[in-house]
Amino acid sequence: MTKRTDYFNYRLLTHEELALFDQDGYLILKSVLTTSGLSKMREECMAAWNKEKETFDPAKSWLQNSLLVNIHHKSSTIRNYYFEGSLVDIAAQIIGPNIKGATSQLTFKMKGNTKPFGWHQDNGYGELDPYNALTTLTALDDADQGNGCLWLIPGSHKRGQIKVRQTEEQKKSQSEIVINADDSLAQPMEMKAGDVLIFNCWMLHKSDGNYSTERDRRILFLRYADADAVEVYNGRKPRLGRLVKGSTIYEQVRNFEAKL
Ligand SMILES: O=C(O)CCC(=O)C(=O)O
Repeated sequence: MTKRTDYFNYRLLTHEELALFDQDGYLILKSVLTTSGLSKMREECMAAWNKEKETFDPAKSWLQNSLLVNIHHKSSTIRNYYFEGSLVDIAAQIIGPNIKGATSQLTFKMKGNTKPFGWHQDNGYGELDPYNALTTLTALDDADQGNGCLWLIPGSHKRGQIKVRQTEEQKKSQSEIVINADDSLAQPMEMKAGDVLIFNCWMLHKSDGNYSTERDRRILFLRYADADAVEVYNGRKPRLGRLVKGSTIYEQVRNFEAKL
């Protein structure tokens, strides 16, 4: 019988790491997945990916080419990681005692997917309040400048929520939000497979295309929020996401995916 610790390495952030996160807005956590956790996740993700996705087409949107949403519905290892893995307690250290999952998706930039993703804040897409949601990006491949790793601007979360004007039509078509930012301040987030990049919801980040002809750049994107977080853009309705720690004032959140 497989135990959670066969797949996931559990640890908490130290005081120093929490202080760094506060200052810079991000951290890279090494080897959060074990070797067998990584290989199991890759296997389940690729089964789901190959069932639904075609090869990169420059005429298609980011969503069509690169995202597979609600991957925790399709992979049991990812579901366990999202609901009970090491990132849950880390999210609680940063956000507070009550935590829900806010998003789960694959963001895969396969070799030859040369589409860049411009500067943005994750709280720019789907603004949540309170403003302390946590993005976690688990690398399923080594990621570096050769295959489209993420870039971010350390400390840029201190600018707070950057208002972006989008027409109703742009919002509906989920058009890309691109913020002006100083590229000279950007740092590449190079990671080994199994490492996790975590950052604040206001962190400015982007990625370039994957110009490698041999290496995919597969990332699992999981976002956590305060269990009572509401969607500012949606009449402040509670964001629906599985309660993974503590409690919530919203019955619909308490019940959401509770039996999944
Ligand atoms: O996967 C990428 O290259 C960019 C992903 C990203 O920035 C996001 O999903 O917010």
